[in-house]
Amino acid sequence: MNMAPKVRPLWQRAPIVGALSALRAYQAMRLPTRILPRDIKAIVRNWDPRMFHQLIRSGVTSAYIDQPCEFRQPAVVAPKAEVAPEYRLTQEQLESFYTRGFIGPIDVFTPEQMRDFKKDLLAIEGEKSQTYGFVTPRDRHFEMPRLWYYMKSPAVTDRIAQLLGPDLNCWRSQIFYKGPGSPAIQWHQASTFMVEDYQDPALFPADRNELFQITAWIAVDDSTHENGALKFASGTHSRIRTINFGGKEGFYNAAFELDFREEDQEIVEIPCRAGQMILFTERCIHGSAANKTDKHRIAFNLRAVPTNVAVYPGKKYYRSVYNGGKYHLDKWGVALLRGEDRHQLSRTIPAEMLERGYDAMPTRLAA
Ligand SMILES: O=C(O)CCC(=O)C(=O)O
Ligand SMILES: [Fe+2]
Repeated sequence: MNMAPKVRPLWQRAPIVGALSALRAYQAMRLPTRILPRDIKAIVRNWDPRMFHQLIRSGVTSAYIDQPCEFRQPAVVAPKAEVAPEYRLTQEQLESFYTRGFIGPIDVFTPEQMRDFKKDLLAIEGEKSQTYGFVTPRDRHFEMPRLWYYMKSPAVTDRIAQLLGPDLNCWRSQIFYKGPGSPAIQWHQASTFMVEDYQDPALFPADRNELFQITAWIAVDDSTHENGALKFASGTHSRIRTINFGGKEGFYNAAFELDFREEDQEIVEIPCRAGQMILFTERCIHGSAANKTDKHRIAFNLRAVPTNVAVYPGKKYYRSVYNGGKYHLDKWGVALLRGEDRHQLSRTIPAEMLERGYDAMPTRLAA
């Protein structure tokens, strides 16, 4: 089913409103979902009533960008893990993270390391992913031991652990090749990453209002105002917003406008030197401006969750309405970044395989 948030003509919208109202009634009556077709079953099981109401009320012109939730501030602001002294976040950094939704830049690698690593990243740019079988910047750590080596470096993971706890899985990475003149990545936010296909969340935390995901974004080139440094709308991790379909800007393949005004928030742009990291929750509204220079701007990220969050449980594939394509998950798995995974809730790729690279992977992993 095509769930892209696009502007549709009235003759399509009217029956969709009818169908959504029927599905919401089905959900409210708690009727059995087993018998429903796969796509419909996912919607009835996973959509929050607020997601139905927003679409119905707006006549299918507006939706929640992701599973709705509000951010619960911790009772005490303190590190959630013991870490090496050199990687300790200050009390001020911790407080700033909880009030603003991001911290950085933090030095993690040297510019020389990143300059050399860039050659590897450029070499695979445009090459088919061995995991998914098409060209995608996602999850190249399965086939690049050097990327995995940087991702699991304590300079990165010890910092994340202070926000999420000692036991961490990585469930996705992405390389951001922002070519000369390439457009802005518009304002966006995510909670459980249901935003991908509007059917199943990627992440299943016990409580969506808690902090359960962190993105670590690392500059491989210097990122500047001119080439599209990351920018954040401070404090907007407080809640997941709605989007209006259509609009001038595009988020990859989809066109929408997030229900938020730049004038109402403090906008913080964070230029980084190569090798610096920004830590943020994807719930905080963020984006990056167009690259106005004639050189590329490369960065990579990794997305971390505590091991008690299940990722894609029982899911065989997902479609991304933004990045196109069908991502089969048979070669995908979470990878332990730090600590121990006592919960074993997600399909896992053993670290030894990541260290050796893709050639060592079995073609199919046990769930
Ligand atoms: O690199 C960028 O411009 C965007 C990064 C981003 O949105 C992310 O890492 O979640
Ligand atoms: Fe993002």
